[in-house]
Formats: sequence, C-alpha cells, structure tokens
Amino acid sequence: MSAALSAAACLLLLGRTTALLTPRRTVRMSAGGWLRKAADMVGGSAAASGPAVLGDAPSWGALAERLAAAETVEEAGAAALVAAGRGPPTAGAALRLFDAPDGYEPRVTLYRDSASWCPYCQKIWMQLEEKRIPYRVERINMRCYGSKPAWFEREAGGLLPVVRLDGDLVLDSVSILFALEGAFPEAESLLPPGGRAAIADLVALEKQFAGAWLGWLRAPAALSAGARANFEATLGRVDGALSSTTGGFFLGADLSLVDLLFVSFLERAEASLLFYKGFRVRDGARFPGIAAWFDAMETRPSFRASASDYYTHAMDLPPQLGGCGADGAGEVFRDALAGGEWTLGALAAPPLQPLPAASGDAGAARRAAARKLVANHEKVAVFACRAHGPPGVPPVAAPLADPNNASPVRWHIGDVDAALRHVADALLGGGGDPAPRTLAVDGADAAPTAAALRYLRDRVGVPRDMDYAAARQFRAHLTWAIDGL
Ligand SMILES: N[C@@H](CCC(=O)N[C@@H](CS)C(=O)NCC(=O)O)C(=O)O
Repeated sequence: MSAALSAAACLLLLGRTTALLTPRRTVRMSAGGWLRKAADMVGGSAAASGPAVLGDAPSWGALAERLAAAETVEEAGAAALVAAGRGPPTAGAALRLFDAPDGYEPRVTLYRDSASWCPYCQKIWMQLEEKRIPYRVERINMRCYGSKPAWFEREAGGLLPVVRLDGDLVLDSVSILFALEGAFPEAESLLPPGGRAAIADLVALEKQFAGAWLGWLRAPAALSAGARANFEATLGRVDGALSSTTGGFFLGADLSLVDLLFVSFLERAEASLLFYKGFRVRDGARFPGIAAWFDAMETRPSFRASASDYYTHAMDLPPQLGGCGADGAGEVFRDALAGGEWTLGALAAPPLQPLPAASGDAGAARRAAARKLVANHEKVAVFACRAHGPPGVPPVAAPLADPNNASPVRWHIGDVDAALRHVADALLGGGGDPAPRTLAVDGADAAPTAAALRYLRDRVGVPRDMDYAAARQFRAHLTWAIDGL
C-alpha cells in the first residue's frame, strides 16, 4: 500500500452531511499541529499571496444550471424519489417503502454501518431489497472509524447488522436472514421448497470459503503458499457448485438466500485477492461458474447498489481484519487500482474491474459524479482541506475514514473551491475528455491545492459516496485538475 493511502483518512459521504457520519467526539488538534499550521500560513503560503488557482471556472450556480440542462428526466427526479422512500436502491437511502403507501411505518429498521463496508450488513440490505420489505435505515459507525451509541453497545451487543423487527431486536446476519424469511410470508421466498435443510451443504461451503479467503488474504507473503492452495481448492468447489446449475445463481435461474450468504465474501475476495495477491477470482476461463455468477448478480439492482469497487475494499478491509498480506504478484494491480487507472487516458481502456453492463454510459457516470460535487461542494471543499490538518485524537484506523474529522482547517479554501469548480466544469464538458490545462495562476504556489484534491481523490468510497462508474470518472477528473496545478 502506498504511503499516501496508508495514512488514515476520511469519512466522506457525498450527498449526506459529514456531521451525521462524523464520530461524535471532541478531537483536539495538538499544539504541534497548530504551530505547524501557523508556520505554514506565515511562510509564504498561497493564501497569504492571493489566489493560486484560476478563478475562471463557472460559478456553482452556473454549474447547477448546466447539470440540470444535461441530465435526463429520470436522473433529475431520482433524489426526490429516494428521499420519499421510492426509486432505485442507493447507499444513501434512509427509508424504503416499495409498494407501501406514503406514510406507512415499516416493521423493520436495519442498523447498518455508516460507510457501507460491513459485509454482513450487505446480505440483509440485499434481502430487504429483493423481497421488497419496507424498511428504515439507521447508520452506526464501525469501531475502525468511529464510536457507537451507548444503547447500541448495551442492547444490541455492538456488532452489525442488527434489525428491529416489530419492536424486537434481532442480532446476527444469519438469524436475521431466516427471521425475515419467516416474518414476511407474503413476500417472495428466497428459500427453496426444502427450506433451510435443503441448503445446509451450501451454507457449510460458504463458511469454508470465508475461512479459506481470510486465511490467504491475511497471510504474509512468505507464508502464503499453503493458504493459497487451500483457497484455490475451496474456490474450485464453489465454482463446481455454481457450474452444476444453469441460470447463474447458486440454485439456478433465481436469486436465493444462498447467493446472499455468499455475496459479501465472494465480492470482497474478488477485490482483495487481485489487489494484495494478484489473483483473479472472476476468471471466466478458470472459474466459469463464478464468472457467470458475478454477471448474474450484476443484473440485480440490489447488488449494484450495495457493491463496492476493488479500491474501496482494498482500503476498507485491512482496518477491519487487522491487516492484509501483500504479495509481489499483486504489485502491478495495486499500482493500477490505487492511482494508475485514475487518469482520463485510462478511462478509454477496459478497467481492471469490469464495469457492470447496466452501469450506463460514460456521460451518465460523469453527470452522477458532477451531481454529487455540485450538490455538496461546500462540504467537499472543507473536507479536502483536511489534507492540511494534523491527525485527530484518538486516531482512526481506517484509510478511508478521516482522523482529522474535527479539524477546522480551511486554509486556502478559496483555491480548493475554484479547483473543484474546474473539476465539475470538466465533468460536465459535454462529451470528450477535457484537454490538459494549466489551472494554476502564473507564479503562484498551487501545491497545497493539489494536495487537497489528492486527499479527496484518495478517499472516494464506493458505494458510500457514489457508484463505481461515477467514482472512476471523478477520480480521473480530479487527477486531471491535480496535473494542471
Ligand atoms: N456473526 C455476525 C458477525 C457480525 C460482525 O462481526 N460484524 C462486524 C462488522 S462486519 C462488526 O460489527 N464489528 C464491530 C465493529 O466493527 O464495530 C453476523 O453474521 O452478523
């Protein structure tokens, strides 16, 4: 992992207030931090000598108008639908009503992690979506990036996910999966006719798969050979199970509870083993059943909304697992996934992580990224300026969660704002990539602004902040701006 990425980072949820997601604790900047900052600001900074970034990008108001003119009717109406509990699934939704009338109070509240990293939460999230069970979402921090409410520690045992069903708490993802199957007989069953007993072998295989994946992922390079052999053998058995049916899913043409049991760790294995070990799980030649399963899963809106991208998983797993063992074979993939692919030039080539067929065209992805930026530009600029604050106290372990979350550093925020307007302008450029351009004022020091944009770019999380296709565009356009500073 590069030094830039291993520096602990942020909790950015574009589209929601960071305050909502910021751990509620006082973070004090150390005296050394303030002194360093003061020295920076006195020492010939851009802020002291006038703007360092060209101010000729359109205003946020003009950018909002340009976006409104470019977006489809569906895109324009999506946010209002989501706020009303309707529309497609998204990571930001707080209420899902499906076919229930407005004002309906759901029987289910899902407590899931604020950053959309928790693998067990994903299974329940997808189940509720697949069964169209109305639910509310309450977000709770994982310990690697924040604290939990006392009631949750006390009454719910501190682990996610938790569901409140008809007033009672249900703990543990497997218990929740079966509880929801039983509590909503009117919703489409995700169990085969034989019930739980009919999937016992596959439930056991999932446990073996999870153990084999974690065993290899966490193994240091020198001790990795045995763990790798065990993983490959287990993955072969999973592929065999998938290849024994037709239709892509574990039980055939229809998604079932078995797919939800496997989804989180298959998705995370695909991402993490490429990044850390250089191994492809989604390999159609070697594991055709697995490759067909990913294709089938990507047809489900519930999966597309809850899935991360390889980069996010590569960053969110180490703090949850206490580290991942990186092999030399993964280095070329790490270079590409953690920066190498984040250029406009790379957008033209197929990415290492395939884009879901239903992810829309590049223009839609650029508009999605622009929409997040335009709607949240003030918070995003403040967030990016955290690049210049010293780590918060106590530190936060997760690379995508920011240790500086309470630092009121707004040094050169005007330059960051201008640079972000250039990024939004480029995203809304109306097709084609923006040409390389100098964005820095002649002779001024734009390096701090470039550092702030880099800080932001390295902390975009999928699906927390936006989907994979939009994140790809956003990161590449941020690199374009960084290169122009
Ligand atoms: N067996 C439990 C495991 C739940 C679990 O380990 N959850 C993790 C998140 S993935 C957790 O809440 N850890 C505490 C934390 O990170 O704060 C289940 O299936 O629900």
